[in-house]
Amino acid sequence: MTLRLRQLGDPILTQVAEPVTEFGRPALQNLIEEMLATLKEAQGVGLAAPQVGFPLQVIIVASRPNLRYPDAPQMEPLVMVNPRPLACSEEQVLGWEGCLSVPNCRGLVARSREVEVEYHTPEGSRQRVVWRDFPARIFQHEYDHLRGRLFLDRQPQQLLSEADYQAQILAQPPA
Ligand code: K3U
Ligand code: ZN
Repeated sequence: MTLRLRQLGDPILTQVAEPVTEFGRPALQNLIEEMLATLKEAQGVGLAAPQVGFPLQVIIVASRPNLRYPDAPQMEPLVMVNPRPLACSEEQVLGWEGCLSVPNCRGLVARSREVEVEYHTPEGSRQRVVWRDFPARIFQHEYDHLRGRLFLDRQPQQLLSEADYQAQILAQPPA
């Protein structure tokens, strides 16, 4: 089953999400399966539980190569429960972002180039990962959702409609 994507203006998108306290429970597994189905149907590269109506610290990062980021790694969707950034590089890079909760809008946003993150698996084991570039960008975008923030709050250097993004940005090869 897929879940309804909450859109800009829904108060859940401005709430701070609560940590998961019980791992390996059917309710958590069910939510994760429905988030994975929703992400697949929407053809996104990330999703956060508040976007589908659950103010819980659960995100999915699912990088894949695409027109804007052709060198992005192809990943199996990674489910991260209670993620916590341990380090964010001082080096920042500009990149284009979209959001399934902000239709018809793309923004050019500055983010740390590299992040180190601690998280739990749905079964509760603690893990660490270091990402650069596109997966790091997706992580920061999704983590913002857990803090009640959207990419629009990150003072994008440029904002475009989807049509203008496709005509002006995707039509050009990435620098
Ligand atoms: O921008 C999108 C995209 C899709 C496929 C390849 C490349 C980009 C779709 S929007 C998206 O996937 C968001 C998902 C959301 F809603 F959870 F935030 C994630 C994202 C996209 C681009 C940069 C950072 C995060
Ligand atoms: Zn988003």
